[in-house]
Amino acid sequence: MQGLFVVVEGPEGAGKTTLVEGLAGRLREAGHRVLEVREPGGTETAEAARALVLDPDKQWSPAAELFLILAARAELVQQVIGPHLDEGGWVVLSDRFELSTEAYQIAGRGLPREEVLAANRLATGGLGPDLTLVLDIPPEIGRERQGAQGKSPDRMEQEDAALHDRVARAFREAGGPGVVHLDATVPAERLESDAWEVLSARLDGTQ
Ligand code: Z5A
Repeated sequence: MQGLFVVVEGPEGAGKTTLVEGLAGRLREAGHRVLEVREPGGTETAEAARALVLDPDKQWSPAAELFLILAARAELVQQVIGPHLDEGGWVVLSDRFELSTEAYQIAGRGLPREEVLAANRLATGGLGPDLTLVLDIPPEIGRERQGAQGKSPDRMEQEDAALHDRVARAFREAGGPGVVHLDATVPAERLESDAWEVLSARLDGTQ
């Protein structure tokens, strides 16, 4: 089997991390080799960029924020995702990827679309997901779930509700090849089985 690159996307608190863990477990049980990564992050330098970009005590212009995120992505793709996919036989599961840049930096921050997409292509070398699972959830429910965790909000989470509404709308309206929307208001077990149905069909198609 060729490597398969699967991304889980959606607003904060949608259940991405929970779903990535659940899908990784099911894939391993089914005998697949699985790599789980998160964005921004996944290498020493990308995690350093993540810490800078999410630090609530730092201020970044929208362009600087974009370049930190793309620096992290370039490292993750070149050092980790690309080599695993090239080897074949791996399913790479990523908690966020380039659709988050469209949602937060283009829709949320208002950076110019074509320039951002071109910079993203430079960071990824053109590598994109085979399948993107977008978790659909009203932003207020996601925020409630996060609030219930009792974690202190990071720099992005502290942004105003208007930005988060633009972000949520961009996720809701995302489409194109390989993009599948899932209702994330359902219980986690149900979401996992809905996602597994989509993913296992995709795997059957590639085997
Ligand atoms: N960012 C960006 O700006 N541009 C980019 O290109 C990229 C990222 C790649 C990364 O944060 C930040 O980086 C993000 C955008 C920016 N910031 N914001 N805002 P992150 O990905 O680390 O954090 P997050 O998106 O805010 O995720 P999160 O809080 O970890 O949420 P989640 O992963 O979607 O949800 P979860 O952790 O799986 O679940 C949250 C809680 O809900 C938890 O208590 C679960 O037990 C519960 N849960 C999960 N699923 C369910 C269901 N189905 N029902 C009920 N409760 C559930």
